[in-house]
Amino acid sequence: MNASQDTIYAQASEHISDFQFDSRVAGVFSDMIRRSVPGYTQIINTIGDFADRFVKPNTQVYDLGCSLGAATLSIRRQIQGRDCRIVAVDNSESMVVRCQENLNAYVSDTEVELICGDIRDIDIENASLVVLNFTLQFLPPEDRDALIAKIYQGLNPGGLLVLSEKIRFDDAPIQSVLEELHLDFKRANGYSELEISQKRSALENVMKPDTLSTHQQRLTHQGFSHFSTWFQCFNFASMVAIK
Ligand code: GEK
Repeated sequence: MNASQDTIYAQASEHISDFQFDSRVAGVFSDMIRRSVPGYTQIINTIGDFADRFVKPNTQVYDLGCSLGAATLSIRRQIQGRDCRIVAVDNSESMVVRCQENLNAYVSDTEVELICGDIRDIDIENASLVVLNFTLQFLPPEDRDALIAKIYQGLNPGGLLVLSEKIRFDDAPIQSVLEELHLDFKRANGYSELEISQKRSALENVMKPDTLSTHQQRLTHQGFSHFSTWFQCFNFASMVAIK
């Protein structure tokens, strides 16, 4: 077994506490997210391609809930020489420490300001791109509108929001089959039934997915002029909205 392989829920535990982005999770996070989120690598690479098209010189880019910096690194590779600044934010200290190491491992002329803090407390200004890659789902539902409103205010006209999320479906048979296919994806990636069920219990109170139509309504209500889902695999989707 590889030291950075996710085995956090491999042993049976009597009490499953709520999921936290602590040092144990940060240590195995790359493996965990790739084996749990279908399309993750494609989404990360495509965020870089969106950055190439949308990031304007002398503007700012925000990676909100940056974890180990995968999206920031993908963006940074594409926007060399544009005099931009990337602001990467995460409220898990363990993630931020490892993220800084990952950022230091590559040379770049693009400044990255890495902030250990809550994305609800961050000012957003002069932004040409904002990324919420599987982060909004961890905010209490009642805080989501305000964050999207703040992002809309901080984006320049023509600026892009990339919003990736686990989604749920109001249609029960669709919810059921797409959830099953996602569980098959996890099984095929080596997670046991025990790991799957213990992780599910840990996430139950922490991660509350919205439907695609809730996301679309929230974004258009806050003022975004253009919206599309550009990626979906089972119950995971990535959306774009242009101001
Ligand atoms: C990636 N975007 O690899 N403020 C700041 N950070 C937060 C908050 C908050 N209120 N709530 C959660 N986080 C990454 C993956 S992971 C998604 C994002 C997942 C942080 C949390 O600490 C974690 O690092 C991240 O959001 C969510 O592209 O684990 O499914």
